[in-house]
Amino acid sequence: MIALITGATSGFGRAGAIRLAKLGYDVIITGRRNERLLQLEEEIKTNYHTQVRTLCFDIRSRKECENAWNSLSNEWKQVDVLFNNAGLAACSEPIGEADLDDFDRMIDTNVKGLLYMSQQVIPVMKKRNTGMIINLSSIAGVEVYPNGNVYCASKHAVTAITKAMRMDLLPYGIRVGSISPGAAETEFSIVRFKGDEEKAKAVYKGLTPLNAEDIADVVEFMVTRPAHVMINDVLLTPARQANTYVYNRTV
Ligand code: NDP
Ligand code: 8X3
Repeated sequence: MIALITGATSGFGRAGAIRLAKLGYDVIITGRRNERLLQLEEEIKTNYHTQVRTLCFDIRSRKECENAWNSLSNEWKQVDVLFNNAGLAACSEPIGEADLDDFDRMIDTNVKGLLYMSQQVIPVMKKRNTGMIINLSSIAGVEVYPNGNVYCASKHAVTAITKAMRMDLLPYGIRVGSISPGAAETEFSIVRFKGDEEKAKAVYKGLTPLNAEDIADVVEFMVTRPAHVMINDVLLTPARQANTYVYNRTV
């Protein structure tokens, strides 16, 4: 069994890759930070003894996605699980005030990157009449929140793409689902606030946020369902989060 995980250098992708390896999958791990990919490769090989391929590239580039995929042997291309996880929020400003480059980064990564990778993997899954695709959406793909504008739009697109994939790939026995987490502490907020760790920490003040292991638990649940079950979506939040903007924080 082979799983391809995008954005495996941090957060959900890293935890998901480790969990899938623990379940016995050989894993293809991707991201832009090669040192981290190599570290993770070593960790997985040592602890779980499964095979690992690293692909270091920028998912926003269609050419880089194609080249990375084409660098794999035919054996490695027989992907059973595609975990479309790479993504980011690049800002948190009211619409009209944010930097358009940040909007581009989110749309290019969260939407176009996901499509570029899927486009490579789907033909192989179709040929084999099997496979599972898990798209990392968000609670922001279900409802919006102030200053979430384009990030929410990009995740609404992921939700729509997931539903569309599920229909289009149904004849081929390919199961498609999504995971829609609320607030989870990874590098997500540090990236969103451009390295401002204090601002990032404040996002989780007064609550116990989700963590990467919580999402790996969901990945494990999805891939271990029997063949007749397709998990459409799992929306999970910290216990103190009711929706995208209602929190019950301790003071
Ligand atoms: P992290 O910042 O910890 O991880 C993001 C991963 O995406 C990294 O491995 C990063 O790798 C990769 N990535 C980002 N941009 C690119 C790019 N251009 N090319 C290739 N890889 C890229 O965040 P999370 O683990 O929290 O986020 C994972 C997913 O979960 C994202 O889609 C995010 O939107 C979503 N999400 C996060 C939530 C949260 O609260 N944390 C909640 C709901 C959804 P590298 O930098 O090495 O390229
Ligand atoms: C990340 C969760 O609510 O901060 O997708 O946008 S949220």
